Parts: sequence; structure tokens; C-alpha cells
Amino acid sequence: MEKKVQPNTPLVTHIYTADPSAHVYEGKIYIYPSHDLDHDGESNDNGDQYKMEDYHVLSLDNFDSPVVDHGQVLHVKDIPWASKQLWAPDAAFKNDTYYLFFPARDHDDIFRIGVATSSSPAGPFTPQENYMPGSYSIDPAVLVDEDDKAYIYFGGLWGGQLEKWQTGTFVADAPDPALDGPALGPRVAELSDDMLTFKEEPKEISIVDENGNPILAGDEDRRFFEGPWVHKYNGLYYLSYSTGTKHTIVYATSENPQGPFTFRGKILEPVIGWTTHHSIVQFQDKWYLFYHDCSLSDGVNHKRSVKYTEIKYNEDGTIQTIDPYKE
Ligand code: FUB
Repeated sequence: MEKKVQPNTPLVTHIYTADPSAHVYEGKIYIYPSHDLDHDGESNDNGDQYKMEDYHVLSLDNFDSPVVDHGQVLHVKDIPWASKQLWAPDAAFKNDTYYLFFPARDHDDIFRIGVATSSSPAGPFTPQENYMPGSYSIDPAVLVDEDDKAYIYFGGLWGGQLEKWQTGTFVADAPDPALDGPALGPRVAELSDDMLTFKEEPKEISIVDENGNPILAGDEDRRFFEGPWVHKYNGLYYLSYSTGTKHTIVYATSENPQGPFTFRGKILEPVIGWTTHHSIVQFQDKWYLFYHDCSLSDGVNHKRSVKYTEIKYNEDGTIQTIDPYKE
């Protein structure tokens, strides 16, 4: 008999998976991860080792049931505009359709964001011919709000190319922002009703400290690096993200889905491996963090595994920090 999945252990071990975006569809938990390619190539700060070529969808009926791998649901060879590196995806449901949003490099080596659609949460997904006009960088995350408006959040530094877009166009050798100036924020745009295009030019999200001052680029404990995720709890919007070089997941809150967001604290301590990437979802009456680490590969940064654990809120809406290796 297939085993049920335990918290803080790999959801699957037959493939490497990362960057989990979890959603509840049709009463089940669906996870949209990256599918890490099992290779022994070199690593660098540009993320060239993250050579992913396809996506699988995972699901579980509940936390007492085994994980189902629905197999390959989209491959880079079937995406006309994309050349390589299918990085962290997300899914959304609207218009009776499931949408898979994903970043990939275009044929000029620039990261763009694409959409693919399906009538089933388990795929397979059919990609659009072109990337979303005006899209750039990586790590799309989509929130369909209670009023049915949908917002896409995205961005990532270094290999994710966000700093190359500071002027609004791609500048290959753009300088890093000054360390004593505001950090680069993730981007947000409302999506069109058909979910296939941006309704507006993407805006930079401002993340501020408790006094309303922008978090600075040199503040590596708090500044945005990559992997934005927005969820709503008790009517408040929570923007959580990776700090990259500090290897933590932190969060900020706002009463507005487009911010500004006020920094609140740390959700996840560093995990084994350089990257850390997560999603947060409510299933029945509990909240869960899906994340990845490199324990299954003994620490190889580009061979990651998706895990989950429960998260808990304090009375004041703050989230209790998780150390996934502590009993
Ligand atoms: O998986 C490739 C990249 O690594 C993702 O896009 C980032 O968020 C980081 O997890």
C-alpha cells in the first residue's frame, strides 16, 4: 500500500521537485512545483544549474493519503516562445479554467512569463503561442481575490534578472541598486479578465519597515530577493518571499493587494541548500507551508525536494517562525 506523506519529508522521491505552489482545487491539494533536472553540471550565481525542461503536477486527497504524480503536464519543446529553464510556476482557477503561469528564457535568453491552460487542475496544459506581453523576470504567483480580481506578482534578483529592468527596459549590464537606497521590490499587475495578459503596466511593490521607511537594498535580512507569494488571512494580505542570500522566508502585510507592505518577520529558517521557495495555503481549518530543501540529494543545490509543514498564526496575526529540522 502507498504510504501517506509525513510533514517535513519529501513529498516524492522518484523525481526532484522544487518551488511548490500549492492550491486547493476540487477539495484536494494540488502542488505545482518545478521539476529539477538530475544532472551533475556546474553551479553559478546566474542559476544556470537550474535547467528544468518540464512540469509535473502533484496532488493529495488530504494529508492522510499518498501523493499522486500526474506526470508531465507541459514541456519546453511545446512552448513556441521559450528556449530553456522552466523555473517556479504557479496555478490559478477562474473562468472554469485552470491556468499555469511559468517563467522561462525566451529565444534572446531573457526571462519572460507565459501562461498555459487546462480544463483540469491536473493538466495537461496547453501553452499560449507567445509570452505575456510586458512580462519579465521570474517566479509568478497569482492571487484571485474574493472580488474575483486577479493579481500577478513576480520578480527575482541575480539569475532572475529583476535588476536588469530598473529603467523599464532590459539592460544586460545594469548596475546593482545602491546598498543604502531602497531595495528592488517584486512587481504586481492586475490580470485581464481572461487571465492571459496584464491589464496594466506592472508596478513595483514597496516594502517598508514599521516606521514606513523603505527596506534598503543592503538589508539582506529583510529585502526581497525572489519567490513572492500572496495569501489572505483575516482580511489582511500577506506577501511572503525569499531573502536569497540569507536563505530565509520572510513576510510583510498590507490592507491592499498592491501594497505598500509592512515588514513583519520571518516564517522559515534556512533550509539545506542555497534556494528557499514556498507557498502558503489553507486546507480545511489549518494553514500549511509548502517549501523545498536539498536533503534528499545530500545538499546538491539544484536537486531539491518539496515538503510541507503546518504554520500557526498568533492572535495578532503574526506567523510563528518555523525551523523544519527541530522536533
Ligand atoms: O527553481 C529555480 C529558481 O530557484 C526559482 O525560480 C527561484 O525561486 C529559486 O527557487
